Amino acid sequence: MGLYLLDYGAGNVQSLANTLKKLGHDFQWISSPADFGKATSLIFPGVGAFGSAIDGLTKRGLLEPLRSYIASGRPYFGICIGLQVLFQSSAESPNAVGLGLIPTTVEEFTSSDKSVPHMGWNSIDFIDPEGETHEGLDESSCYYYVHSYCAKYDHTRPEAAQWVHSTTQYGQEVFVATIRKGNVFGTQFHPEKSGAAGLKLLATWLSKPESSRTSTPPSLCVPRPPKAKDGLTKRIVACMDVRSNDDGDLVVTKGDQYDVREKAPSATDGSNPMALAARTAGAVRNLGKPVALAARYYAAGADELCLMNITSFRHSPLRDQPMLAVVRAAAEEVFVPLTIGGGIKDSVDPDGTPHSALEVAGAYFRAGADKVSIATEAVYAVERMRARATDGGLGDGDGTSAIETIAHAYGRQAIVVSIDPRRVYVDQGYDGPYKDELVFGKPNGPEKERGKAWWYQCTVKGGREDRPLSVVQLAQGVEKLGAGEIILNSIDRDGTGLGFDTDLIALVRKSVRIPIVASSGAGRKEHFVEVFDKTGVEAALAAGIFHRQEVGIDEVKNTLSTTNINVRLQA
Ligand code: 1PR
Repeated sequence: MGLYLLDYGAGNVQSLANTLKKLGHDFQWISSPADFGKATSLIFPGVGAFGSAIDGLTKRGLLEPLRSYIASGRPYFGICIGLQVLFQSSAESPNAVGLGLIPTTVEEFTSSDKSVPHMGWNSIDFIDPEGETHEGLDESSCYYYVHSYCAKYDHTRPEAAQWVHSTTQYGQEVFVATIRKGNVFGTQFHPEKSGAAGLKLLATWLSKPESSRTSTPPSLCVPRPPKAKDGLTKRIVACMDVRSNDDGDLVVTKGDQYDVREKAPSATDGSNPMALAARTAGAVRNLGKPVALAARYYAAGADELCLMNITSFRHSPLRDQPMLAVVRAAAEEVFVPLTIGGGIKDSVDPDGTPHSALEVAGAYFRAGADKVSIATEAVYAVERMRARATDGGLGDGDGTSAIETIAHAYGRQAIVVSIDPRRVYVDQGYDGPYKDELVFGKPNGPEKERGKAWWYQCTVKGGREDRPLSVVQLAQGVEKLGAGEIILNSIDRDGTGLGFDTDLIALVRKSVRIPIVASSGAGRKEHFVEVFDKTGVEAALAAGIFHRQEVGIDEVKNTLSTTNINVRLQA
């Protein structure tokens, strides 16, 4: 008897388990149809695709028992796909039949006016703001969404609209954020990734006696025309590059243009003993312990965190138990999305055992990652795809690349591609293969750029090797293969504090529709204002200035807020 969680087999549901542990609730997993009989409360934290969820439930013999559980009147809480399966069908998987409790369909967002997936923190609007309790939800809070499909809100269809408890707006589309009727509650957003606001919702729902979670009345059916602007906030991401130091401990490090080793003492260190002691020439720079830093950034209001295993191209992450332990421990401390990258590729152990990229990603997801990030292998996949094209264009995937296999199993939203480009300077009259992507130096720009043009070349293995591929070719290629987001680094700007490379970021922003996280070069809070104003990206990432505590995440957000850039502020 008690609280059960339903996992249809996608596997990246560890976040909810961590959240419930944090809130002090015991639970069990539904592992067979018989378990439904023992559940007195059920949460379905669905991730991935609609069709995979229905297929996974059907194959495990869980679909009909789920239907019967809900019909029995016991409390049900569906998250994301766990909400969408209650509808009749989804454009995502036209052949899959949903539970049909809510008599309408799930549709794809239009990408004509915005990036898709809808990824990030957005607000909610109650259908009846004056209504009784709202399960601990709050119109002044933001919640974390990540999805490409949604149920549009239509008040003229009361049989579906009476389920809707709150809506959200993305671009000009108004869709269902939460549903509530009888024993059923559901959220399109992820409460387990929505920081304190999400924890409050889960705690409130779970703390109510089960009888009071089973009798909520139908909603009003009121019109909800779109407002001039949606509530999606710009995200601030803190990134930790992790590797072993020379003593074998995993540390957060930080490079200058990807060089993470200390330089010899410089003239500016003078006789300062601290500065001199810190500079053991050649040692891996140590900026702290990954789990402690992750906890600090969560508390400081980071919207997302990244842990990049920066030397994992040398060994398979599956053999890297300390790194997996770090991911597990970090995931227990942070309740915002966690991206883990490094070493996601097909590999063979020294004893000849093969491992697929999907297995590596699976290990990261089971450890608590919400998204995985691929760099080197993404470049190779796009090169292979282009080599197959007969028209010199992008080409097509063959279903075997890491991006495709992981997106198929875990959903596009779970795959990030991290790009490590470097500028290649050429004369302004350059007429080579990348001429359509050239950026021209401004007359008042830095001296080395004047009279020059440049294109952005992709690299692999953390910038150690250049490849014959431009950043635009890579970005468009990974979008086609199924990546849900891009982290756009810049080797030229990394660790320099000179500001983001807005030329690079604007170029990629206009080349793809998926969300982009601008990265590398943040040195002052004003740089974040500049990157959002000049490029329209969805998120900005920094490492060094946060690690060295030169600028706080709250300071960045306050500055953005005073310049009318919408951000999630801590309560
Ligand atoms: O190739 O799939 O195994 O992934 C390896 C990952 O590790 C890639 O995402 C790659 O960017 C990263 N990586 C590899 N080597 C390094 C290095 O620094 N030597 N880190 C490295 C790249 C870039 C950002 C950094 C921003 C912001 N670091 O992660 O956080 O540039 O820094 P800043 O705000 O201090 O300027 P694979």
